[in-house]
Amino acid sequence: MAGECNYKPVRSSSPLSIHVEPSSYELGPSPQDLDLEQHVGLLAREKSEEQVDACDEQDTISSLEDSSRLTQTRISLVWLLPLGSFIATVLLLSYALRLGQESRRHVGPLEDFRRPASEYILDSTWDFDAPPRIREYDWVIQEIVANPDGVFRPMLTVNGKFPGELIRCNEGDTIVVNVRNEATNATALHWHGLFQNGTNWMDGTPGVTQCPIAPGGRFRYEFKIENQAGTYFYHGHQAAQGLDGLVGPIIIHSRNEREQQEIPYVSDRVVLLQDWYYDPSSALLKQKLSPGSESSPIPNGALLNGANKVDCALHPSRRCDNSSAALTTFDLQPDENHRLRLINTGAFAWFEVTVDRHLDLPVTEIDGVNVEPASDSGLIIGPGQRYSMILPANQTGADLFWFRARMLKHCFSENVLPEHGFDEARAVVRYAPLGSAATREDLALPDTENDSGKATTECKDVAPGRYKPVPALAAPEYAHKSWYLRVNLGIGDWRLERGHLNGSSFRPNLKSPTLHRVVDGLRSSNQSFQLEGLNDRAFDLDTELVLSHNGVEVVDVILQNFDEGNHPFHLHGHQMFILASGHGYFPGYESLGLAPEGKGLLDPSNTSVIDNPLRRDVATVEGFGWLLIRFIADNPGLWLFHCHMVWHGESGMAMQFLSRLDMLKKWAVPEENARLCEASTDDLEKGAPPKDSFWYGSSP
Ligand SMILES: [Cu+2]
Repeated sequence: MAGECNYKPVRSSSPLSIHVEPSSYELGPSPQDLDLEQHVGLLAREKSEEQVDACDEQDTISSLEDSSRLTQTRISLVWLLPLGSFIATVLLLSYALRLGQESRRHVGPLEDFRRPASEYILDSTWDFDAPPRIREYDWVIQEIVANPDGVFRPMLTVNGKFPGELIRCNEGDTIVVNVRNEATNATALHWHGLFQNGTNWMDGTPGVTQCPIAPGGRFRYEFKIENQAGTYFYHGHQAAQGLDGLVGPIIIHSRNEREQQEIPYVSDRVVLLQDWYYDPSSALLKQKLSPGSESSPIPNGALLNGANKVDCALHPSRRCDNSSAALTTFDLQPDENHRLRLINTGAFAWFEVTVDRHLDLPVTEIDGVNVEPASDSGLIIGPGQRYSMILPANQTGADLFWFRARMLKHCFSENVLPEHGFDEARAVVRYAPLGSAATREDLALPDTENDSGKATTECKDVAPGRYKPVPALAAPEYAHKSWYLRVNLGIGDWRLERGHLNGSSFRPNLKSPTLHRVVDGLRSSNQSFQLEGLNDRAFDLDTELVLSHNGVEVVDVILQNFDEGNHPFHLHGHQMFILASGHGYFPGYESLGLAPEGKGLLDPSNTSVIDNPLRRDVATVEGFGWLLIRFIADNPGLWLFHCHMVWHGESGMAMQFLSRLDMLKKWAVPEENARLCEASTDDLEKGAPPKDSFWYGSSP
């Protein structure tokens, strides 16, 4: 993770306004819009585009016909035959071109929105040794109305499909994603867990590294995958829009992946788990942030690879049709091992994952870090976390089993889901001898019971010492800085509950991202941006807590949680060394064998805390507990550190680390990134959470 500066040309113009106008914000489709009218509305919009295309084609045809009639009068019959074939060719070409355009747009039956399950099974003919290449994707951010589990709701998608397209690459490849935002709200895409070393402005965090992509706007994300491999994902990062469907997997293969994975496997699959809400995120967020609200919205259900199937009779108040909904099936070759890459892309819920009768499910990768296989009969995965699990198809006496991803309801404010929701997303595990999977069509369901012995009620990470990364890597012995952050949800004026870190509640400035302000400030030698440590001169601590580091520094963070709930914290752009965690107050460095402030070891012969600790990018501080993490601040830029339970993150439980002041002095924000900020504040704030001032004057 050595810091590198990719010097970018200075942008020519487009000064950034730091002043922010009072904003309006767009809620997007409301729950009341879930009826057929909007559904038809969306189809009608597409239809009208088709009609326009059809008109264009007719115009082309008639102009060609006109010209051909004129031609007839001027030339002899001898030319008619070749001319006729020329016209036919032109017509055919234009038709083919139109077909091509159509196939890139979402038209046709709504069932088309379902991404085929086969796209998340990783093709085993992949070339791990291919030379580095550019992998380019064209994505249109599109609203659709669809029914993943049977219940219809407005959704936000990549190219009209759900879940999003798989990005698969080798380490060393360059990813290019051309985004066109056709949605009502602004957006930005975050590449969760990717280092973005040297390309901080591609991290996709609105108000931190970029202005959002306004409705109708475009942006080209381009970044190189270096020094990391494993299982990641992307999601929309404007407010809570990821939970409307804007999520998809990223799989990075290292050259020696097959050697690094100690348990060989014959198949490799992506399994997205997510809690699922029937109302749009903007409406839920408004509800969450309103005066007097002290709990987070509880999901209606859960999805596995975007699928589940509910009983429509239980949802009389919703438009529901489950005839095209189906559970995912994993066809597994018996007597072989299979890798499942679990990704919790959800907003709020933790999942417990088990497979009936399969009580030995070794974990082999966590958040992109390979670990020595650690056996258990199941695992717990929090929002933003990833685990690879080996499923051995080694049972006898049956060939159908339930794969269960159960949401931990105990961690919700109420232990029941609204509207008769079901807390499990299931898949069918089916043993299928090689070659038989394609021909097998029976729809039999398993009759197995959950015999995992698991009934977890706590949403917390397994003790970090349980997992040993391979190859081993020690954490640095000496921390240059140690920060103590108090985590809490506090109620302030107008009975508004907000997330706080040391009293600061993050409010992104969507018109003037922190990165732009810092780079511009450093270029103009504004002293307030040079400040190291807590920067309370360039930033208003009430809304932006920024901790700055100069040069490559080792940074400790002690999270002390004054809230009863557990909070999974995600650090952008880094892997964190998870040194220790516990209940109650942080017991002090000395009790861990470390010198005060993390400055070395008390006893040089006792290195147990820093010997090969688990590294990951989402780590949980438990309710009324503490967490000590260490990271190397060698990656230049502004990096968001926030609770990945989206309701907490969006209520302000977030802060930023500024790394490598020395390198940022040489930077300029690339022109295309700066250009995003030229959109109006109104447009940039479409879909953003309502500001607190929105409630002032409303009766609390
Ligand atoms: Cu949280």
